[in-house]
Amino acid sequence: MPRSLAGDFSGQGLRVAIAAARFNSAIVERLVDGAIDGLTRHQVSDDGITVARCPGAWELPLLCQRLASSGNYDAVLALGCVIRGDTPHFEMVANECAKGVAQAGMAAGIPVIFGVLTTDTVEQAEVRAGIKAGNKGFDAAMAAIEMSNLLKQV
Ligand code: INI
Repeated sequence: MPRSLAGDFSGQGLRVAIAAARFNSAIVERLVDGAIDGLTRHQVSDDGITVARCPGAWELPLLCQRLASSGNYDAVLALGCVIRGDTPHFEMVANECAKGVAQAGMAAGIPVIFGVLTTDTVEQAEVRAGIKAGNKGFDAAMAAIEMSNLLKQV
């Protein structure tokens, strides 16, 4: 039987930082709510959750890097929303954000989860922020718990 490693979804004792962009805040605050809901429903305590807000998706990588390398957290969630329709420099903001968030995780060696919506329209963003069903903030919280618990076993 091969040895199999997998993280479970118990958040007890985990310390999680949420880095949230204020740009498109009506959407992003729904992601923050979804993330906190996901974390607390999986036994992460209120004391174990820190929310840090920055101006926009462009600033998320640096904030994530600081949070991730502080030694104070088991995982970091990057939450933001970049909408193509309103953003002539969409590709630049979205690509740099994705690259920088990934680098923050690699440099710090803890999970830094990409919960940034990149959509063509506000309506698409609303759907993914829980206006109908499914919330990418909640999904990001699940990925953070699973990865934190997986990495403890590796
Ligand atoms: N920031 C976002 O998070 N989403 C966007 O859609 C967006 N648009 O449209 O430009 C955006 N811009 C701001 C950017 O992230 C920085 O905060 C700003 O350029 C200052 O560095």
